[in-house]
Amino acid sequence: MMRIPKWSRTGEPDLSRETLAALLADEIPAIRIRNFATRGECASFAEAVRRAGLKYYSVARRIGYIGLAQYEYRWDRPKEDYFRDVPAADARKDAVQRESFDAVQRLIDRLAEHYPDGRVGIAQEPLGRYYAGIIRHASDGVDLHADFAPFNAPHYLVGTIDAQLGWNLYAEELVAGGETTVHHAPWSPPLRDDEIPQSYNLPRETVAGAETFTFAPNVGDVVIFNTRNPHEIAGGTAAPGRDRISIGSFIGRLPNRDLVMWS
Ligand SMILES: O=C(O)CCC(=O)C(=O)O
Ligand SMILES: [Fe+2]
Repeated sequence: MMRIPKWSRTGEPDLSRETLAALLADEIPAIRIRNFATRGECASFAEAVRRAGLKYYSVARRIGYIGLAQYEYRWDRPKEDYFRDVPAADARKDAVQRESFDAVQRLIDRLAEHYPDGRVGIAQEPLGRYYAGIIRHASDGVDLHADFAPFNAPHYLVGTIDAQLGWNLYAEELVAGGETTVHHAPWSPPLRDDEIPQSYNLPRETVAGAETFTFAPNVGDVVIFNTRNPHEIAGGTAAPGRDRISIGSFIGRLPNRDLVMWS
């Protein structure tokens, strides 16, 4: 019989040494850093994103983005292509952050204060530095998926991590909907040798019987959760000209205990 895991507590505790360790161990559903950014910082960030313009992923629901996602390269492209494309994506993100503030560096600094076990920084391997800090518009929602690099990116350094979290700062919110739901059913797909499994649009059986945690993406807050747990975003209603705008990345724990970030 499969064991159904249970979180040891519910709610949205603050970031601390103890809650960060518990989230890495998948013992709690989420951490919320309230007022990570001010209203003014979020408004200037959202405006800078609109001025910069977004690209759209080829999935059924429209997801706009600025930046680079490693999983776009997972099936049919060499690693060299990914690392070649990082500097241009960094430049687009840096242009937005220059007009508002540097959310990625602020997050690294906050994590480092609460992580005595190793260093905290953007992931890097001999081919180059990873991209960290994807900006998203997701008013239509995002389908059930899981993010865990040992399965998604086995040939990259980040494929050696033993725990994966994701953080997002919400810079603009919807008038209704847009909640994120995390299902406590750590993703363990059947692995056939050297095949990278489908991680998007997971079948509902993947999460059947699991406890769930749903949170609201409130402006100014960062929410961190364990992205090996399948998760989804509800679609919602945006005020005219507004969207569900976030910036975030993954956080993985390497075998040497360092925490590394990438998107
Ligand atoms: O925007 C969110 O609430 C979650 C986005 C997501 O899927 C992730 O960070 O892995
Ligand atoms: Fe995700």
